Amino acid sequence: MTQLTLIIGNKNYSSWSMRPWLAMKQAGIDFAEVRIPLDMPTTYEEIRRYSPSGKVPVLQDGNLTVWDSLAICEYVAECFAPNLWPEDRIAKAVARSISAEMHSGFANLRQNMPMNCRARLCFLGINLAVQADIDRITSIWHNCREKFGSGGDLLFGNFTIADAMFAPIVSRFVTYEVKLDSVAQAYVEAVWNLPMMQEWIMAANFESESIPNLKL
Ligand SMILES: N[C@@H](CCC(=O)N[C@@H](CS)C(=O)NCC(=O)O)C(=O)O
Repeated sequence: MTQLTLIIGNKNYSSWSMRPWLAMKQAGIDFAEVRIPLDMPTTYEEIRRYSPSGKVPVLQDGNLTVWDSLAICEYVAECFAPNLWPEDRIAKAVARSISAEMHSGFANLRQNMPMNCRARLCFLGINLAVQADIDRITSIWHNCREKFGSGGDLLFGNFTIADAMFAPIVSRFVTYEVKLDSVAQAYVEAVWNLPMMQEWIMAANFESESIPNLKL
């Protein structure tokens, strides 16, 4: 029986939940999943049963609770899957930097283009501040692909936590049909087509909840 339980929100909307879920699945880590639909009258009470922050995702490992997407990714990498970070010291430092930048930044894009995996909302949400976020993200992707990506199609070649952190951005770029240069577009396609990303999207397609104007 698995010792790990990951508590997540709706797959269609919960961008923070997608990150550790994808990292753990891509690493082949066995875990149970509890899904709590967001924006319902009982959501907060249900999440609080598991999470001291009142937010998902949260990971339970026996008696230990780990909350916050990046902390969960760090924990599972440390305990179960060190190859979720690049091995090389310099690549790892850059992977951690861009993961932290994603975790704490890009508020304009996140506010104006909320994740909605199954929707197609061509160009909705674009403004100058959002475009500035998109430009910074694509410049990160270019830099990583050029300097560290030669071993595969992802930011550091093989899948790492950095790809998990940017996966909800990939989903947003698909939903809002954001026009990208060929390098960024190829990266979007590489992440979108990951088997576990497709598993998440498929599950999002089958969810029944609809939450208009959810900004996460
Ligand atoms: N910094 C947190 C953010 C977590 C977060 O904002 N989660 C949203 C769902 S994606 C949430 O739980 N919202 C609670 C609610 O809407 O009631 C992380 O990285 O895990």
